[in-house]
Amino acid sequence: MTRTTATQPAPPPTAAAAFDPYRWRADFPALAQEIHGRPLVYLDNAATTHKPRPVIDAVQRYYERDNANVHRGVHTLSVRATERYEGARAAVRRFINAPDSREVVFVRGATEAINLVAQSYGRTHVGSGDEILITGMEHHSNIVPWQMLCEQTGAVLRVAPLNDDGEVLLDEYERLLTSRTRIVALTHVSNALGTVNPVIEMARLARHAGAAVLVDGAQAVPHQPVDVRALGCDFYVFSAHKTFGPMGTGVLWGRAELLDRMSPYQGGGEMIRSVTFEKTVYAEPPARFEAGTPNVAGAVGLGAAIDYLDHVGRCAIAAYERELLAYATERVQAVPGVRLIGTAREKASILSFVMEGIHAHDVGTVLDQMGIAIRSGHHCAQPVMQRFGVPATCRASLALYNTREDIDTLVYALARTREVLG
Ligand code: C6P
Repeated sequence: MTRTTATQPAPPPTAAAAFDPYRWRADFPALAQEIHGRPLVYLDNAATTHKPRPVIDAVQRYYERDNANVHRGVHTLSVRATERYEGARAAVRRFINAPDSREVVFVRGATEAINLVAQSYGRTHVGSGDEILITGMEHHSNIVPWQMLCEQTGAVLRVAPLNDDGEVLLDEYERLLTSRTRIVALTHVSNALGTVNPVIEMARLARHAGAAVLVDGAQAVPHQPVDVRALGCDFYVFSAHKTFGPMGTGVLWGRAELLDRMSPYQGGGEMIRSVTFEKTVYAEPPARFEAGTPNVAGAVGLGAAIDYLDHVGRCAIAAYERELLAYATERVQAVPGVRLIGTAREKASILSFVMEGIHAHDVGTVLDQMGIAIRSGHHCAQPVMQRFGVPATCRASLALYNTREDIDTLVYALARTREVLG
């Protein structure tokens, strides 16, 4: 322990030590409830996060005061709604350090963003015999849209394999990048393993091979600062609901040069400059990719979530969660019969494990009786389960409001589960 005297100032606390999760927890009304008579311990943040009061208030305020359709009316409410919607777009731009707000497309979520890129960019840039390269740790949302594109075009899907810790084998990845690779699609953080991919290096290699790079940031943006320019990717996607914002909203960021040359994904109102029965001229991005009435309240809520994260401090969140994950890893793996799935050197916020002789769903059910919410199953990443030879895992996933106390409760409950079911 470092001793200090009256004349010697104490060293500044580390970001993680200074972070007070109890202060922020109080902003999340849903956390202050009991489940089966026990205080809720919410450890399913990779599925969706809870919403802080400022986000709930922003959505409510929008509906109470500003609700109108955007970009359509000259009346005051429509102007206000449009300002709120475009303000949220500007907030997203800052959030991921994108060069221009025009590069930010609002969609329903990460899934829709990937489908948009596959069907728009993919259908024009990928042909028969071309290759799309993904990794062995992708969520189904970053597998199936590419399989569909392969079926439609005759392209071939390649998969970079994983080592036993759940890291991409970079030599294999590099070997699979060929002159036929048109698109590389990889997750920033794996939802099933917690692995943080070395995106900067992987994107550099991919672009060197002439491929466009899509990064699935669904599990990254809630936990760490993200800078799409530094990553060197072409597309970055995420969902608002995993980022303390509302469900039904997400973001596709794409480099302007690519978006400008892409065809629309869907047709309808708002995405056109002019329409006759003979010919339609499409609007510029991002409107070109936002056919129909958008989820304005969702975007407003996401904007409020971004402001909230900035207020808490994204670097501080990353440092705190890193320490909490290390604590959780040490404690959970000490429970008899527990085996971690995903032991990469670089991990974020996710702890997947199996308990010897007990099905993950049974663990999840017993924990729920004790007020603890984790996810049990394949986490929409069945190929990861196949790679590690398990049908399912238990997954505890952290957010800025989780505490060591939450982890202690989980560890106690896992030991009890073992006594009851083991
Ligand atoms: N993962 C989980 O419990 P949507 O459903 O579009 O908001 O997000 C899809 C998605 C894409 N990529 C990654 C890495 C994800 O983790 C998810 C969603 C949730 O792990 C629900 S399956």
